[in-house]
Amino acid sequence: MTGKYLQQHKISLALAMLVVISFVFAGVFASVTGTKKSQDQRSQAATNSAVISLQPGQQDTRVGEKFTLALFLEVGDLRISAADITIDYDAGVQLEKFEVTQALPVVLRAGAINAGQRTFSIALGSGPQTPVTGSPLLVTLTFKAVSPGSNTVHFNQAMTQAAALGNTANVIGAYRQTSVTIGDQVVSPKLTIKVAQVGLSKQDVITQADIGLVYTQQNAAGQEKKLKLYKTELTSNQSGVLITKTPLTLEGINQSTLVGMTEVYLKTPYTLSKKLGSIDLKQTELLDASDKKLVIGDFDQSSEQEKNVIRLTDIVAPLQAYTLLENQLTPETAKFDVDYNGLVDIRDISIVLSSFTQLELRGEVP
Ligand SMILES: [Ca+2]
Ligand SMILES: [Ca+2]
Repeated sequence: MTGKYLQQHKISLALAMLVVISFVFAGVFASVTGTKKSQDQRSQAATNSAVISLQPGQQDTRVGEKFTLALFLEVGDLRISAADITIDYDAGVQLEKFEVTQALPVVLRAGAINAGQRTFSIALGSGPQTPVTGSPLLVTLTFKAVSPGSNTVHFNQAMTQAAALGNTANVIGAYRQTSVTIGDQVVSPKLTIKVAQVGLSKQDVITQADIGLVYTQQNAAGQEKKLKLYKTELTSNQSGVLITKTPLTLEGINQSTLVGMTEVYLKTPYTLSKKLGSIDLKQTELLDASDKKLVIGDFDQSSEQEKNVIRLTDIVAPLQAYTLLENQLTPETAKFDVDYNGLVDIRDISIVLSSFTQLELRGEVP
């Protein structure tokens, strides 16, 4: 009696489990088997009205960069029970990882990247009592752009289907892909500068420098002339020639789309801005302007009008600091030590006056 009861109990438990399992899988299998039962229900709900999409539909990127696509299933009023998804992608992109949301929480087949076939596939189902409506985000996919050109990330339509309660057939009516345009990798050119400065012949003098570049960049609309400013540090060599401490990486400039020559301007704190020359940054990174001398003496920068110009007002302050034959440096007078010997003396004054060749001397600006 007890044994028979247990056996019956086992059978009903097994039946109950089977009901649950088949409910989960019903959607998936319905599209394949086309059960008779739902023949009647087919007319009650529209089929083929879901849209499965990858967003954004257009992605512009560059070699080496990553981008993320979102996989949405817009189902409207349909009650989605399962989705079986296969995505193919072109060789210019590489799928690196994916994240699955909880919108369809039952994993019917785990997500898998097949790098060789360039596919991704996954099958997801709803809980038995909670079919999904609306426009859920199912998966996010992170790709890396590996080679330039036009690519697509698209659904394999034969292998991408969704099942909805009350529908026997695949309910997806539209598949929306992403077009990926990949440009060349941006390589920033480097720049090494050598330049002399009036009065400077000592080694290991360090100074800040502002650099202005005028260059031409080719873009989709045509050629465009641009100006970019950089800051760097210069150190003098044994001849007193100032050199960029490390080659300056010209962030923001794309070497591959540069056209022609780039004009280089440089200014240190108390010199006038000077055009050092032009350089083809596609061919070389060295601009040797050690035959050019930065003119020092722009000590009065008290207003915009006084900046980058040397005139009488610039001479007054160093002359005032020159009270003794040799004057120890103070924070205020250190800038007047233009030969960097640790004193303000007659040599500094003569160096400054040697630049004072006309009443008003202006720096060269881009
Ligand atoms: Ca000035
Ligand atoms: Ca000095």
